[in-house]
Amino acid sequence: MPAEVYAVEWKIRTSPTEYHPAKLEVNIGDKITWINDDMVVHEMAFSSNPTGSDDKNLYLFLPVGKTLSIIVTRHGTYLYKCSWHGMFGIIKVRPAN
Ligand SMILES: [Cu+2]
Repeated sequence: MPAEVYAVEWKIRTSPTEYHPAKLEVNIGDKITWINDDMVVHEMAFSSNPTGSDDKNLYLFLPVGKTLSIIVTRHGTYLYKCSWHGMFGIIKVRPAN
């Protein structure tokens, strides 16, 4: 009987200069939610795309007081940044097994 796997929601909060946590290792199907509870807008500008959408690069804009979520569907290592504030994040998506 196969082990049952449940998707997890991971939360990343922004500070004015950092993502917390900046590094996550997750599984395919997990949800990642960014929460902006600081004083400035942020972006998550990816150099690739861990979701099922067709965009070559995933781009997310996060206003003050808002949250944004994605579901990761592709194995790989994904770097993103907020170029306005010199912030960097990394999401590693483990391969399905
Ligand atoms: Cu920012």
